[in-house]
Amino acid sequence: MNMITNHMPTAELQALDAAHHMHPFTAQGELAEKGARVITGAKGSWLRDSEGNDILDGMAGLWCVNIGYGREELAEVAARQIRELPYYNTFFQTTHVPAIALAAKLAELAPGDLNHVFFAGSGSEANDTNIRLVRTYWDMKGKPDKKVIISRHNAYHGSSVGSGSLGGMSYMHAQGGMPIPDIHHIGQPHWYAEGGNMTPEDFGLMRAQELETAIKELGENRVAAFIAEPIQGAGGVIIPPASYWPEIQRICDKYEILLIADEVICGFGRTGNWFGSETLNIRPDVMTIAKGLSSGYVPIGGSIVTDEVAKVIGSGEFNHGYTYSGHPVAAAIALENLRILEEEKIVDTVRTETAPYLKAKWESLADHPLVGEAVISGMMGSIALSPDKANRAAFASPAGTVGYICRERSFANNLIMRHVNDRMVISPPLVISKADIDTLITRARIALDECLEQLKAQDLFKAA
Ligand code: PXG
Repeated sequence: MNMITNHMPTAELQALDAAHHMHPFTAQGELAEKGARVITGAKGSWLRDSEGNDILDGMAGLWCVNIGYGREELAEVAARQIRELPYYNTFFQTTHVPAIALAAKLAELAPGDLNHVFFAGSGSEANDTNIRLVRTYWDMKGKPDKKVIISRHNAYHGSSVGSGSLGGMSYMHAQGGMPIPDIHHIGQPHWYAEGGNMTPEDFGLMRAQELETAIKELGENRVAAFIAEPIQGAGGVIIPPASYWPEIQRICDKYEILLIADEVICGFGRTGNWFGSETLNIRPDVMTIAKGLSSGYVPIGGSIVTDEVAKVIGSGEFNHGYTYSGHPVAAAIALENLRILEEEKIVDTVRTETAPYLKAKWESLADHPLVGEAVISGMMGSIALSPDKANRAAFASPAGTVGYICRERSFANNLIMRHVNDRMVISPPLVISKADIDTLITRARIALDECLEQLKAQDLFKAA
């Protein structure tokens, strides 16, 4: 076969892709007909495709390229580390400098006494670690019945069998024999879609109290942990009512329940603080990290645990680990990424300058006839599309029909926005400039206008 390069015609690349490459979360047959978009390069907040289009990346890849694309320093660190020590494992009483340095740095950055890191290759792997970690913790404390992990409907915690079971996506559970035993799901704090006539505060409280009800029903002696994203990401950027997290924290404190904050999206500056747990005032026992940890330049994830959890786990042997736990190249790149985030004060700039600037503009989209609400925290935002704003109504068409149309209009205008059912979401690189924020908003508004026009033409602008 000839060498495959960026210089080949798009159609040839698409044909080869369709012939051999299986895409995640994709109807392969449908994509083969249409042809995948081919990305050939990227710089800052911008992608370049094989047709020469410059596309504003409103999603930072998949919620991960926090420092933006094309940072030379990370390439240099990678090359240096590969020359010095491309691989060694951290099993069998062995360690190396990149893993030591990254763990120490994370202990410094993470709040409270979250001082110990177990490395994984991704968010899914880290949450699989967490399932075994919290259950082993209670075993070692002499409470082996504490096995159940409570999560939430419409949560996303990964796509492996374990992490996918923690997640609350029923369309995922429908394939491949999930969830695994002893995972229990309660309602999500999604006031806009599910709050009915309640106030957001009352609804938030009610959803949090479902945790207490579940603990009582399951039996306190059987519940090991509660896991949640501080702000749901893949579920549609659902920002919980202010009453929600304090009540969850109270319940976890009252009963002997470990709190796992899944910071895979919220971590590393996304909400304007280093961790979403700080923005929402949560005190987790375990934090899941990935994505922004390396700004997506290489795969790496992990679990950060408190002194107490580490002490208990350390009292015996934890029979768990991955070939790439603490991979030296990934760890060195992550460390350099954290250096850039810190020294360039990127998280501070998000909190004090660019996020407030984006917030004002994003929330102004709520005046659009198609927008039921526009919400944002730091650099993660969403808008609900609605045919009847006053009543927060859903569309008559199957969920996702309208969101997909809006996403297509956004792509056609060279802005990457994602849709979750009929919610549009953004999560741009943290380094996005004010000028690029202006472009994002302009293009989002054009996409909304064009979407509305199409809905009207196709008689889809109507409530269920
Ligand atoms: N936890 C959270 C909160 C996530 O958002 C994972 C765990 C799993 O991480 P890995 O690295 O195993 O993918 C995620 C991942 C989407 C989308 O469509 C979101 C994710 C992954 C893929 C797609 O929004 N989040």
